[in-house]
Amino acid sequence: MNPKRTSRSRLFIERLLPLRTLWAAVVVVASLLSFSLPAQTIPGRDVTPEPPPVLPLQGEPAGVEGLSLKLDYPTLEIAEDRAYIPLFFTILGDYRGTNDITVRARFVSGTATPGQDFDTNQPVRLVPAVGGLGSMNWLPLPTILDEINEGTETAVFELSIDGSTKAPVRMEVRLLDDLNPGEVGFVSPRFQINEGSTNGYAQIRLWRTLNTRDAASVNFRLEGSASALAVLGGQTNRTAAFAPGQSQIFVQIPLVNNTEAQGTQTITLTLESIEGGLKLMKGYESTVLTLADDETPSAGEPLSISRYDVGDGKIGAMLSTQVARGYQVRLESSDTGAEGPWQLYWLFEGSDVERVAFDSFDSSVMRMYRILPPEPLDYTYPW
Ligand SMILES: [Ca+2]
Ligand SMILES: [Ca+2]
Ligand SMILES: [Ca+2]
Repeated sequence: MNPKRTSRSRLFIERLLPLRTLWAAVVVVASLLSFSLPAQTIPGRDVTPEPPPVLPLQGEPAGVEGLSLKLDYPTLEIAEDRAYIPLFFTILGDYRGTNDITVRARFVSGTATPGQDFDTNQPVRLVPAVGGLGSMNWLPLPTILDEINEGTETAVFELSIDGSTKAPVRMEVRLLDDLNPGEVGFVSPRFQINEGSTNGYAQIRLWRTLNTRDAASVNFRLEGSASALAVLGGQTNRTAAFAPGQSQIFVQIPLVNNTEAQGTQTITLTLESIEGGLKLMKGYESTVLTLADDETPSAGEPLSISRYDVGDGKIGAMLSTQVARGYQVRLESSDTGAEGPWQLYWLFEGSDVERVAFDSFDSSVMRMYRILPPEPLDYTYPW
């Protein structure tokens, strides 16, 4: 081990030790995520049990009769070519039984016809006694796909719990016929690409609803500075074409990779309305494409390293940095000193968010290295 190198890297690491709080943040997020899983055992409740309610009769305490339903979506629109009508619900109330809970759906009214528009042979959902209460569930009613355009039909369903004395709840469903043109929109409010991408094109994703059997197309205009538009070939109008059967498509726009440094530019893409055809999806009619420039390296945020004891003589390290959209930063490691050879350790892919990597290793043989300038992204995000 080279003592000079060790002391230098130690100094560097100690300077960045305050970043340990970031590591703590990662741990907190992770524990929050696991907490949000549908775990029904509430800590504390078991420790201080409340006395069971005094009942006049020797019945099962806290049985199914007191359970009620809450609708998570009292109204719902669903296309006929979806596999199911999902009737979402949550079971509320205290239950100490061990039997599964049966939730039942009943068609009450509407212009739709049971057995013709949807299947009600088994309109029940069994919810497990443990873990099933308090979290969202759904009862799937299979839809029946036909070749007739029935327009939009309505169906009101009543949901109830077998054995419960609480009032049932009612859900209103609108069944949209998939033989009608639906809506079209960009999948994301923003996309990104580096003009020097090895793919050679920017990729924009669109999707449509309802009639995906027939071909359809939509035009969109591109707005931005002349130099930004030139990177996309200079066109200000383009067409996105859906082939029969396609519900989503990737429009590829060839990139013109110039040699000037222009900095990061943006282009706004906006769908144009279609007479009698696809409708524009509200909120998804336009998107922003960020064009990063391979002649303009992003301002490098410093790479931060913090370390912590893992135990057994192992040291863990947490690395974090910020990478601009359209760029990526390689982290390399060498266990033979600064002379290398260097090997790829971690790839930060620019998406305007802080990326964090962590691992544990023997600190006497490994160190991190960041390569600048960043390299262009080969992908368009979101994928
Ligand atoms: Ca139909
Ligand atoms: Ca270039
Ligand atoms: Ca350029």
